[in-house]
Amino acid sequence: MKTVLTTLNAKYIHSSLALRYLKAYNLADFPDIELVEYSIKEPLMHVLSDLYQRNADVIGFSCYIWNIEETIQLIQLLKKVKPRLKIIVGGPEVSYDLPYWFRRVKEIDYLVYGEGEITLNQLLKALKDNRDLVEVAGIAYRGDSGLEINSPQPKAELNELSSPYQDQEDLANLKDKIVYFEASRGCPFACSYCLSSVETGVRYFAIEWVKVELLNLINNGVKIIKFVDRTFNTHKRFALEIFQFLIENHQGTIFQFEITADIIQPDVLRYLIDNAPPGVFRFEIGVQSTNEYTNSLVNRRQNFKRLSETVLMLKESKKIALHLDLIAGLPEEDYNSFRKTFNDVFALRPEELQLGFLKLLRGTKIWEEASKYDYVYMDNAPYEILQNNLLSFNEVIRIKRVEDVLEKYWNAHRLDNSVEYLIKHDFASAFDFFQEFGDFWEENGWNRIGHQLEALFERLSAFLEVRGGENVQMAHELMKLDYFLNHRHKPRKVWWDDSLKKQEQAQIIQRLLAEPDQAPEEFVKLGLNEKEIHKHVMFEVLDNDLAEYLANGKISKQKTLLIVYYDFVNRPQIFFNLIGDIKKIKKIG
Ligand code: B12
Ligand code: SF4
Repeated sequence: MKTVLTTLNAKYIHSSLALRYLKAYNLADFPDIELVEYSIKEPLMHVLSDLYQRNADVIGFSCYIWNIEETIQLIQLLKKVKPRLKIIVGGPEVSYDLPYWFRRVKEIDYLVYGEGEITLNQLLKALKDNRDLVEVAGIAYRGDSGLEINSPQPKAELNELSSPYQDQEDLANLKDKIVYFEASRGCPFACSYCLSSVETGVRYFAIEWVKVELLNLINNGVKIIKFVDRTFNTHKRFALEIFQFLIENHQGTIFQFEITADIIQPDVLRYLIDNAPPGVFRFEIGVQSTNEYTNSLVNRRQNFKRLSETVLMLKESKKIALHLDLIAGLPEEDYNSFRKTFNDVFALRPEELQLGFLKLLRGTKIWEEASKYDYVYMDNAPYEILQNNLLSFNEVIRIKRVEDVLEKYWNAHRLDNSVEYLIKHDFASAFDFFQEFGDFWEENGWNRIGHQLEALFERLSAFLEVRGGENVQMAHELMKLDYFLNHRHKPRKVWWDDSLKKQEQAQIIQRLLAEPDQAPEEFVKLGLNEKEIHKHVMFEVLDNDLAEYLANGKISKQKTLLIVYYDFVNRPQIFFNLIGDIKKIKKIG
């Protein structure tokens, strides 16, 4: 009985931990079990023909919110061309509301709900030996008299599971992917919108096993390991020991964790701040909302003050990148309350702020309570809300525009100096900047066309021109600086049209070479000759003293020469020269 386990990952770079656990556990009994992964971006016909040609008797699909719609199409096509093929589905997306899935997809033969390793083993053995399925716990199937749902499978003893990362060939292929890793299963919290709240209790893998597994991945050159533990820091000593181990053994691998920031203990925080090597850890912190009433309604206990303190300390240490999450559309959070949530969290200036929209996931409490808050949401995945009793669809659309420009302008870190300046000087709040700009973006139809780096600058510039205001000039100058900072090589073109002409640049170069005492000392120390300056240096004349602004936040009108040196490898070096020189340059010009 040839069995293939498969899934459609969200992107090519992702990988499936579930399939690796399932294969590893079943390999001894089913040595020819195959694992094959695709991504939802691949044309369906490619996936269909590849799977078809594997000549399987049984195919197991791992189903999640990001792949279920494509997976259903695939299953239906496969059954058309191979009617005798047995289809098993499993995964969080199909583990709840079982009758719905059997009604919706008549091609499903067996559904494994909940944890899958043991259940799949029992199911495959029963199928192979043609045994009655009543004894296989954790499955649902079409019986003679309709849908049969067997009792749940008891939870596995984690230390009896087999390592998902033993196959050398597989490890070689995983080097350039995001590799997922579990040190525990389950979450101690019970947020009503989250699937992890459905099951209670947290189980841990043996710490020594965790270390061996991690070292194996590190030694095999895996670049990014993402821990899928729901709340990595639930168990203080366990988490600390893993942090310590990774600090000592990371070899340049990057590790991502989902952390609950308000429960992180001061000594763990201190340890990380003192010892974490910069850039090796990345923390994802779900804030979701700062509205206490909302949080109480979704059963989320959160001390935002403590969370903020932790975030600020970690940020200050400059060692751990922080990614914060928000959810728009939670109960009793209207547009203004969400604006406040956004601003509260943006004030912490996380490297990345992800603005998501509530999804009503089958199996969660909020899905059961949907009518209580008049939720209107998509019938199919991703089940995103369209409106509720407090948030109109129009407001949802507006917040989507905030998300769009937030991604492009803040999370991509293309214009940090400019955005910071605008928020502080020209807009009532960060949210208002992203909202107004997002509305303008949409009005201009830019969401329907792609954009290169220059376009990001041109569009912000167009928005500021139309909006007007006394700070536009300063914003423009910071945008020029940000544009230069985005390059590793001297840019061939700039997006503004008042840049220095070739002849003016040549005159500046002559002057700098003739009177090095007039040039910034650090620039002179580079010892560049005329040809090198032409090749590697950009000049721009500004009306404001940006050096002063960047150092002290003070805005002073002062002609400044901006000098940017590109060495092709590092970030560009920036130098400023004040008025004296410029006067001479102006005279020359
Ligand atoms: C990795 C991950 C992702 C990755 C995707 C990785 C990939 N392969 O492509 C990324 C980051 C892209 C992602 C995104 C999202 N995710 Co996500 N993600 C996860 C995460 C953290 C880990 C999944 C995992 O590997 N778990 C470990 C394995 C071992 O457990 P498992 O998946 O449950 O598998 C077991 C069983 O389900 C079963 N099983 C699974 N497959 C199969 C197949 C067969 C044949 C059988 C028999 C059994 C079986 O057996 C397995 C072993 O016991 C989970 C949370 C978690 N910790 O599980 C959320 C989770 C899966 N994501 C979730 C959600 C909601 C999202 C987002 C919508 C969040 C958002 N931004 O709004 C997005 C959607 C993205 C999109 N494009 O639409 C929800 C799931 C909802 C659902 N119904 O599928 C989860 C459960 C989080 C939660 N607690 O609510 N996610
Ligand atoms: S949102 Fe996070 S803390 Fe809340 S139940 Fe889900 S995994 Fe646990």
